[in-house]
Amino acid sequence: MGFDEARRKYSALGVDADRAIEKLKTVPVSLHCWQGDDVRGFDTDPEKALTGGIQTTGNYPGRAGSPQELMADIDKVISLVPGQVKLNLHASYAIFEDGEWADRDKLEPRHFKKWVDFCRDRGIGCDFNPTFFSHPKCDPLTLSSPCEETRRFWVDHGRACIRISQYLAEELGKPCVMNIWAGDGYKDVPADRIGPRLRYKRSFDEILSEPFDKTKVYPCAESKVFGIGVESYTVGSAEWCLKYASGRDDCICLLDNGHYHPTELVSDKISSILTYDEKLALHVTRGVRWDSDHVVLFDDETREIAKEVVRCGIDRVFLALDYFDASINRISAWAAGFRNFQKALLFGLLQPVEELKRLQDCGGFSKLMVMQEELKTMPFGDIWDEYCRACGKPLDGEWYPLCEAYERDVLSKRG
Ligand code: RNT
Ligand code: ZN
Repeated sequence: MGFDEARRKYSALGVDADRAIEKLKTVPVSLHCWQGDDVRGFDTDPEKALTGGIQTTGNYPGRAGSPQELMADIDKVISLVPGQVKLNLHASYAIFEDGEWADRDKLEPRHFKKWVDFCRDRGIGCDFNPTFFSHPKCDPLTLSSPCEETRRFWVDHGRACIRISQYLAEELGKPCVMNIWAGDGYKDVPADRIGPRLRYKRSFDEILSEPFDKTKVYPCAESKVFGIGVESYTVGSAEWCLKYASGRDDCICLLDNGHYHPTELVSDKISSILTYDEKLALHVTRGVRWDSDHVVLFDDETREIAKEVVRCGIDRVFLALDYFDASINRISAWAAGFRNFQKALLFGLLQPVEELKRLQDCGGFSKLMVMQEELKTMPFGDIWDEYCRACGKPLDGEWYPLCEAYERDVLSKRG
C-alpha cells in the first residue's frame, strides 16, 4: 500500500505518523553487550560457569571472544537496527591492557576507556552494571552475605561502579543508568529470610553513599522472583526493590519482565510505579517457563509494555534490553530483539491514545474493544518501513541476509 496511504489511514484516526517516527528517533534504548558472548565478560576465565541464577543455553558458533570481536559485533548490530542506540555494559567487560588485571573491587574508570572511545566515536551514551555473579568471591551470596569480608568486597565493587558510571556519563555527556542486580538467594527453604534482606539494604546504602551527580548517574534496583539454583528465595524480591527505590530520591525501580510469575504482567505495573515515582527503568526481555531471557519478539506483552510506556510518558522510562540466546546466530538474535522492541514502541506511538481514553471514560467499552482490535491490522508495516528508511537502516527482508553474510565472512572464521 505504501507509506502515504498508510499515513492517511492513521491520520483519519487522529494519529500523526510523521510525529511518531520523529519521536522514536530520539528515544534511547540500551543495547546489552552481553548477548554477544553469552554473558562471559573479559575479567575472569571465560570457560567458567555462569552463576547467579542465570544461564545461557546453546553452543552456536561465532561467540565474541575478545573486546575487539565484541565491538565489531556491536557495530554490526548497530548497522542493522533503526533508532537511538545506547550501549549497556557490565563491569565484567573491563578491558585490561599490558598484562594488567584488577579485581572487581578495584576496578577504575580507565579500565573502561576503550569503551568510552567506542561510544564517543559513534555518538552514543553508555549505561553500566556492577557484576555480582560469575566470580570466585560469590560465596555464593554477595551483597547479602553473612561473611563480612565477602559483603565488603561486593560493596566496594558497587562503589567502584558508581565512580565508573559517573566517568561514563561525564565523558559521553549523556546520563548513565547504573543497574544493581544480584542473584543472591537460596535453592531451598531458608531459615532466615529477613537477615539477608537487612544486610542487602545495608550494602545498597553503603554503595549509594559513594558521592555522585544525581543528574548524571541513575542507580536502579532490579528485582527477581527466582533463578536457576535459587528457586525458593530471592533476597532482592519485587517488594524489597520497590520499597528500597521508592524510599530514596537517588534510586530507581527496575522491572525486568522476565522476573515475575508467568501470569503477572509488567505492562500493568508501569503505571502503578509511575503514580508515585518520577522515573522507572525497564529490562525488556521474554520469559518462557523457567527462563527469563529469551529474545524479545513483537508479541502482545511487548506491545502492551510499549503502549504503557508511551501513555505514561516515554521520557520517564529508561529502556534497556536484556536477553541472551546462544542457540542461534547471536547477531541475528540481538538485532531481531532490538528491532522488535522498536516496532513495539512505534506501534505504541501510533495509538489514538486520546480517543481510546475517551471511550474508556465514557463507558464505550464495545467500541473500545473493536477499535483496539482493528488497530492490530492497520498498515503498520508501511510506517515501520518508512521509519527504517528515515533512520537509514535496512528494512524487514533486507537485514537478515546481511547477518548471514557477516556469519559467513566473520563469525565462521572465529576459533
Ligand atoms: C538476571 C537479570 C540481570 C542480568 C544482566 C546480565 O536475571 O535480568 O539483569 O540479565 O545483568
Ligand atoms: Zn534484567
